[in-house]
Amino acid sequence: MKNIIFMGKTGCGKTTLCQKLDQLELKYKKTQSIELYTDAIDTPGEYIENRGFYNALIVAASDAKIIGIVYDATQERNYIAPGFASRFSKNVIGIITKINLATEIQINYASEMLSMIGVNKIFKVDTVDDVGVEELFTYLEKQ
Ligand SMILES: Nc1nc2c(ncn2[C@@H]2O[C@H](COP(=O)(O)OP(=O)(O)O)[C@@H](O)[C@H]2O)c(=O)[nH]1
Ligand SMILES: [Mg+2]
Repeated sequence: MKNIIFMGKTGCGKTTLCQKLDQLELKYKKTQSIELYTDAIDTPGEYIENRGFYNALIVAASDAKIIGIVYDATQERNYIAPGFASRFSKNVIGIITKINLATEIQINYASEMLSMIGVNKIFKVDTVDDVGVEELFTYLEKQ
């Protein structure tokens, strides 16, 4: 059982969060399939961008304690269905990434979208600049 499974559109920062959790060097690598890290599960962005893959995500999520919906604050559109979080009978949290690249308005919009998706709690981070990451990781350790 892993602590968290990350889901979110391509480029939103899921793999970077996994690398950070495992204290690996941050380097870009395209995620082609579900990948296991020490305490996290990484998923390809295509899985949440296409509703036909939702079942694959639900199956993969059974191996994690928490679902982390990763939302890039700079992204133009939300691709995730309202109420998506209710498909999991688990704690679903939202993680807004790239906050140092985003405006206040963009960050607030991301929060609204995550609330519509139905997350329990929202974290705001910049993984590259190391902002808010410690608070998120401390929360994960306590679960
Ligand atoms: N500035 C900034 N860049 C980020 C952040 N998270 C990810 N990135 C960058 O966004 C790109 C895609 O990240 P990646 O983790 O591969 O996204 P994934 O497709 O969700 O796995 C990479 O170039 C990362 O360095 C963040 O919080 N801040
Ligand atoms: Mg990836």
